[in-house]
This record gives sequence, C-alpha cells and structure tokens, in this order.
Amino acid sequence: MESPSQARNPDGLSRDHLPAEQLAALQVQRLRQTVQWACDRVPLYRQRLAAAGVAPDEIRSLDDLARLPFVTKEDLRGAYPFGLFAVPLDQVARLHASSGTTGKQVLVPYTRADLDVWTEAMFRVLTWFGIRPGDVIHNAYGYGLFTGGLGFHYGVEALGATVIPASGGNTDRQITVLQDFGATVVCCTPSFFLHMADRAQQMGVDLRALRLRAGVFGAEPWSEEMRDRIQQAAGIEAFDIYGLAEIVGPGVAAECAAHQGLHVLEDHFYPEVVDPASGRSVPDGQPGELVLTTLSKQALPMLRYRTGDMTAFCPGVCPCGRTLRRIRRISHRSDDLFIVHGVNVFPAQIEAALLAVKGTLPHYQIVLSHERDQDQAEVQVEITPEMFSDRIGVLEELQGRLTRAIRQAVGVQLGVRLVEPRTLARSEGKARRVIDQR
Ligand code: DLL
Repeated sequence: MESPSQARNPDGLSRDHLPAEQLAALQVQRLRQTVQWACDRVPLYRQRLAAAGVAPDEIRSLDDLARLPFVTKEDLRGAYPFGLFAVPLDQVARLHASSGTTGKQVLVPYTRADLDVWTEAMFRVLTWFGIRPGDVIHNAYGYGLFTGGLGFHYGVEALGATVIPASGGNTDRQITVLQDFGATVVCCTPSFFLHMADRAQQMGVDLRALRLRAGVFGAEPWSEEMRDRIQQAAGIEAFDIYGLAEIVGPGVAAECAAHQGLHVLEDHFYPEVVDPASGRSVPDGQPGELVLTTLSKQALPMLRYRTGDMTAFCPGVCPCGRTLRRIRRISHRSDDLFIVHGVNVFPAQIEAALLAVKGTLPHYQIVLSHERDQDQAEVQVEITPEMFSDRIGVLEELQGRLTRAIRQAVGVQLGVRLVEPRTLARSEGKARRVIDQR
C-alpha cells in the first residue's frame, strides 16, 4: 500500500484528478484482483460466482461488474462473526462493527494494509474540507467499535493537523473543550452538533465567537435546511461525509468546497446506483440504491454490496476540478421509509419541510402508531422559546403552517404536535428520528 503522501500517479496527478481512462484502467485492474482474492479465500463468493458462471479472469472491463451477484447485509449477518473474512485472524490488525441500528451488528476486520487505505481516504477528504497542518480538529465521533472516532483520528494525524479525541457524550465538557482548546474544525453527527449548540447557548457560550470555522458531519441523514441551521448557529461551513463500516467507515465519499454532491473515492470504492427492485443501474440524476465494491481491501472484500442508502449520481463535472464521480447527499435508507395512507414518506423530507418554517427548532421526532385500522404518523417538533410564550392563536397559526408545509413536501397530511424547547430526547451519536409504536 502506498502511503497517503504518495497517493499520486507517476505523472504527478493526484488520485482525485485522474483522467477518466486512467481511472477506469486502475479500477479494472483492482477489480480483477479483488474478485480473484475474494474467490480464492471466501467460500460464499466462490459459490456465488460459480453459480453466476463468472470466473475472476473474465473480468476485463467495468461493465463485467454487472455479471456479479449482489451481497447484502443479510449475507453479512448470516456469516456473523467471521464467515466472510478473507484473511486468518492473525492477519487482522483491528476489528470494528457497524452500528447495528437496523438489526444485528456486523463485524468488520482490517489488515494493516486496509487501515492504510482507510487513512489515505480520510487524509484525502480532510484536505477537501480545507484542513491543513496547523488546524485543530475536535473529534466528537464516538471512539470504539463505531468507525467514526478512529477513522477521523488517524486521518487527521496522517495529515499533520492536531486531533482532540473528544469522543461522544458529556456535552458540557465538550463545550468547555471547544472553547478552551481552540478547535478550528469540529466533527460529529449533525444531530449531536445541534444538541451541543443548544447546550452552549444555555451555558452562555457563543459558538460564533470561537475559532471554529468548519464542521464535518455525517453518519446519519440530514437536509440542506439542517445545514443552514448548523451554519447559522455556529458561524461555520458544514461539510457532508459519508461512509459505512462494511466498506471501510467514514471516507467513502465526501463533499468538496463546491457543496454540489459528495465525491466518491472511486479508486478504492466503486459505486453503482441501481433500481432497488430490478437491481439494474439507473441513469445519472435518477434516484436509486447505492451499491459499492471495494477495490483495494483485503480482510473484508465487498463485491457489489447493497448499502440500502438512497442517492443518485450527480450529472456533469464538479467546478472543483476533481474527476471523481459525485453522489447526491443520502436522502434516506431504503428501510427508513414508512407508508402513511398509502404514501411513501421518509424522515428527511419531513425535516426539510419543518426547518423551512420559522419558529421551529431543529429537534423533532416522528411517532408511528396504528389506530382505527390505519397507520398514523405524528410529527413532534420543538419550537423556539419566543414562540412558546406567545398567545394560543400564534401557536395554532404555526401548527397550521407546519401541517401545510409537510403536506406539500410528502403529499399527505400528518399530525403535528408542537412541544416545548428541550423536551425531546437528544442523541449523543446517531439520532433516532422515528419512534415506531405499531
Ligand atoms: O456511520 C460511518 C461514518 C462515521 C460516516 C462518521 C460518516 C461519519 P455505520 O455506523 O456503519 O458507519 O453506519 C453507516 O450510516 O449506511 C448510512 O445509512 C448512514 N450514513 C453514514 N453517513 C451518512 C451521511 C458510519 N453523510 C450508515 N448521510 C450508512 C446520510 C449516512 N447517511
């Protein structure tokens, strides 16, 4: 594995700027190696490829990828804990796990070389956010089995900037650290940052007056409206970063300063966007499920992994000049969808509608119940203290505006309940937006 500082090809072009043919040549070569590696070492891949009638040496172009069968989270769970490992345990340098928010967790092994790939990916995206040696990074992603903490940690160290390993939780202490240690960049889930911003206000700390200039947010879906709220609350530029433990952790894709989609590090993680029902690729701009293939990982090679994350390829080229393809921000997971009165709804649509209305706070949850033989959804949203102390008529008017905004966004009328500031549960990691009481 090349070190991060060598992530350039002999012509001096960085991996982020390779012309399409050079990138494709690198991808095909790595794809063939990965398929061979997986087939040689993992019985499940060997059986699946044989059943599909594909031999690794038949992989000659990226189009051949479509001949490979998909791998799903169920496959990973079925093989729990070690069944898909492609190396013996004594070659595993570290183990992480996916968050397990949608069921049993998945165990993820890394060889030493896999950790280098990950660090290189994080190092590269951190530079896209304008982070340089001299920056101080307050890392409030959880350290532990979750990949957020250590993923950022090693990327920052490789870059030569300063990392504060704050980890998640202990909000008041985080705010004191933010204030005293002079962080220029903060990294955490968007929901936890808003919780910190809220607490800071209560503690009389003005985040806008600190040295902070940027924030790197991911690990859960968030909306443009949430970005506006975050940027205003702290006077920072907010970047979106995407990743998942099964592939590597954070660093699979991220925004650049253009904020027009997330570039995928496609020299390491090859992306496809497919129709979830048919499994066929959809054209650029069309929504579908993200499918990822690792091109340089050893311990857990993933061939056409169905992420469940819904996105679309952004058409055209990015003004930043990087040639890596971009995906739109992840709108939702395919299993986040709920159906009310026959209409498909996902939380980020509701978030966008709520936060576009003045007088709301960026803290909300959606409670699903089953009444009168039908599924019902109630949206509970906190409103600003000024609104709350106002007259009943004002509250009714706000409730009406929110109900109309949601109906317009999702196409169906949902119940809306206004609640006092700081009454809904706060998360210290990934927010739980939907409470399912059905
Ligand atoms: O959440 C890795 C990560 C850590 C990403 C820190 C970004 C920052 P898992 O716990 O395995 O890994 O959860 C992965 O979280 O499949 C998505 O559904 C969701 N997710 C991650 N990033 C984003 C994002 C980490 N930027 C799952 N937008 C993924 C929306 C995201 N959803």
